[in-house]
Amino acid sequence: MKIVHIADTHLGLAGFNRIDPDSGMNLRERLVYDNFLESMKIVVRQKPDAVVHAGDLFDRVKPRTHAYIAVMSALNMLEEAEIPLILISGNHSMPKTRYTPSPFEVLKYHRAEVHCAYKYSYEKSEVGDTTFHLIPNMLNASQYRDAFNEIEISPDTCNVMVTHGLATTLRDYRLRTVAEHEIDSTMLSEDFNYIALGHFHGQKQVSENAWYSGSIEYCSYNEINDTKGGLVVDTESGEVVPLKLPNTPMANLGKIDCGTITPSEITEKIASIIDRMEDPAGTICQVRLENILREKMRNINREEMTAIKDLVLNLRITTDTIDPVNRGFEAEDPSSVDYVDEFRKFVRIQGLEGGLEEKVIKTGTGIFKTVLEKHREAE
Ligand SMILES: [Mn+2]
Repeated sequence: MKIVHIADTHLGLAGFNRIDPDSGMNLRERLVYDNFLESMKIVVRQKPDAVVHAGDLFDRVKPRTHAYIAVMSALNMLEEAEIPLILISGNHSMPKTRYTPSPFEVLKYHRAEVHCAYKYSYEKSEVGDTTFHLIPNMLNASQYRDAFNEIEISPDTCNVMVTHGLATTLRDYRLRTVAEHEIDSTMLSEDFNYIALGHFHGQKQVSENAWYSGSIEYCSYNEINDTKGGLVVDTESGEVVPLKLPNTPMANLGKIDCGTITPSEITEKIASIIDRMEDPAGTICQVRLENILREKMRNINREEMTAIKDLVLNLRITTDTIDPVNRGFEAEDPSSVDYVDEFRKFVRIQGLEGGLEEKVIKTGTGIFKTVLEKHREAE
């Protein structure tokens, strides 16, 4: 069977304080929907026997109305092309209480063929010549193992496992997000023809038969070096081919050595880099200012810098200064600060003993994320 594997679409993701003049919607949010639907057109054109979505369809438990509309439009396309959709819930779609219905409840009201696991338990679906073993996001790590133990390999069909979490082989990337669970290497069993993973946003093969498709979009600056897109998989031969999908580009504008140049030369340099870009207004950008003193940072003309920032979808400025209070530009634009990452760095330099560091980071980042999520919802 030919499948297209995608994941981590995070529909409803917004940010950057730019408004789409046509719809009045947050521009970033609009672009996420547009790119998702364009991607679905490309997926359908592949004529797969099934589309597999390995979790984090929505960016949050209570999706925005437009996020539902995007999903309904995608289901229209799949229904028309008679392509079944197989999906699981990820950690971003996990209701925290019993009273919050899952956003996936809505999907059953569409006529498209949808096989969706989101009830914290193992489910399997037979589609064509393939059995899909679905392990959605669980409430705790041990339940992953319990669900995995329930799997019975069907000898007469291809077997594909779909799950969402961080493979232990990628441990270095841990703590990037909320309610993260680890998938140990014994779960990446060779008994499956293919294992479709979600959660890690870069496209990556983690064992002979297991892949992260990666997200479609660059969801945070941490992902600036990631490969994005989908995967076309032949479950019989095991062949996996990357599928390029449209997204909002993220560009690294590089480093500027600010040691011997003036503040206005700094802004000129940034402006000239942006000037050479193809579509700056549609690009998320990052630039690094090196060897810059606090004093010089403060002397950068605010209006010039604002004008530069207006040229791009978003500009994140990082510096290499060791002065811990140097927060010049980031302080002006709180939305550009990665608070979770800052907190993590802060804890790491405290030199806490053994497991305490991980514990403090885990608890602290959890609280930060809840607060940021609430703040975003309030916005
Ligand atoms: Mn995700």
